[in-house]
Amino acid sequence: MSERDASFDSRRGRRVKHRLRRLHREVRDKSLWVAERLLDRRVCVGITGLSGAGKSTLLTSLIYQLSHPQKAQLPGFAPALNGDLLGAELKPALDSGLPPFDYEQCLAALMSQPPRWPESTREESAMELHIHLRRRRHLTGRDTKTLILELRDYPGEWLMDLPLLRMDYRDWCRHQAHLIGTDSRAGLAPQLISELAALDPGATAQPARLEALWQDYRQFLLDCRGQRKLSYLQPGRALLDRENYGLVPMLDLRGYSSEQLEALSEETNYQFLAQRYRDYVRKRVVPFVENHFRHLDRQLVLVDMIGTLFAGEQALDDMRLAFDHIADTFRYGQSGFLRKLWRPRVDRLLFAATKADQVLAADHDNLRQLLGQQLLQAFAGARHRGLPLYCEAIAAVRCSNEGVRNGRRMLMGHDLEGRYLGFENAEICAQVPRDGEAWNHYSGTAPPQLRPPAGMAAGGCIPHIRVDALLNLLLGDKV
Ligand SMILES: Nc1nc2c(ncn2[C@@H]2O[C@H](COP(=O)(O)OP(=O)(O)O)[C@@H](O)[C@H]2O)c(=O)[nH]1
Ligand SMILES: [Mg+2]
Repeated sequence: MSERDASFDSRRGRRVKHRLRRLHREVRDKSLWVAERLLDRRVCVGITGLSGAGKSTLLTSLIYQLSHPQKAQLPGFAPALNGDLLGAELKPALDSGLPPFDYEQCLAALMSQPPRWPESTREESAMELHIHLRRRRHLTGRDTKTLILELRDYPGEWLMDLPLLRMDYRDWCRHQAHLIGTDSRAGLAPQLISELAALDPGATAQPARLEALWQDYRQFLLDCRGQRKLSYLQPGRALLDRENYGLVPMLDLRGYSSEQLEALSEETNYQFLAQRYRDYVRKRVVPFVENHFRHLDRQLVLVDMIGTLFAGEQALDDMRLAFDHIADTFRYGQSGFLRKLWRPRVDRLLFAATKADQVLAADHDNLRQLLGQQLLQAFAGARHRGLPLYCEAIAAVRCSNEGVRNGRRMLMGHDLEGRYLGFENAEICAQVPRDGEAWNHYSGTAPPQLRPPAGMAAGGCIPHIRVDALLNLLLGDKV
């Protein structure tokens, strides 16, 4: 053998050895991961909600409460009440392949002087929280155990894209034609809507014109969110970044059978846009499901119920529509043809109305009732029997205090500019208003946005509302 061959062989040998070692390490890590799951030592929880719902703030509060058991007030979480919660350590979630959640920065904002809200984030992140618990009377003789809570935070806008997996472009166009015709959306962009309706499926596509339409369509989605507080908007990523997904619906496909549409040549508007749609689903939606969604054991969905309620009937209807589609997502996941694709293992689905500190304590229960009613309607149906649903009303950071002024109960806090203010909220009723007139009850101004309370750094605790109850729903059976 020549010298060159020998050195080539040894290099190859080294490479093979290196690969084997890496494989071994991966298998070991993976089997450890599987074993932890089987032994109930690891729970992967997804936290989602539309932008501004309060994900980053809740994550920060949750991590802080669990890591500071002496200071946290968590009587509704049994291990804390019984003194079994010893603390928690934050570690990167290396398996997830996701960027870490910037806990330090979020906490620093809340604890700064004057306190600030965490910067808003748009992307997904993950973290592992190793929760140390005292074990009571256990046969192994070990007196502590560790539960690994993997927290994955992702935009709720992405969840709104999952229905796309069940539709082809033609179905999606029909779906959008129906939605855009509803009262809540129709008036927002009449010009765009007529342009989309006039787009001839068989005409030759003009990319520049389609791009202009995309820009207008994206603005329309932003307006649906900004002006009407609507939730069910697709493609969801258009609300989060400025990429040109080029995905617009054609609103009038009447007179075309699916065979006729499929037979159109590649240069036509229909084929061009259908390809964009398939690309979006393949490159954005499927990877999200594959890499992320299907690894979750539990899913927590945060909703700004108060903001939606004060935005009016259409906003609430749209939120329910979003819930309907979330329900379908889990319905298909449990059985059915999409099961193979994502097989979600989610065994608990929780919804929480956030920012409950914006209304009087007497209204907290009604807030929860209202959320429950919306969920009941969306999730009605025998097929959900296997997936337990839970709901709560929480405030990750309680920013208000209650007091009495001139004989009336009021909330007191600071607005975002730091001005001290007292306010009353329109009473939250346990039922959704029946008709337009009854909706006038919520037509006044929504409760103000509040600044986090000062003094958290000095006192070392983050005041909250029912985060302990939420923890109990999330982890009560695992600790
Ligand atoms: N009053 C109150 N406001 C909150 C609370 N949590 C979040 N917010 C408000 O909601 C905004 C968005 O919260 P954030 O956690 O960034 O939401 P994300 O976009 O879902 O991560 C914050 O800037 C606050 O104004 C809370 O517990 N109480
Ligand atoms: Mg965030």
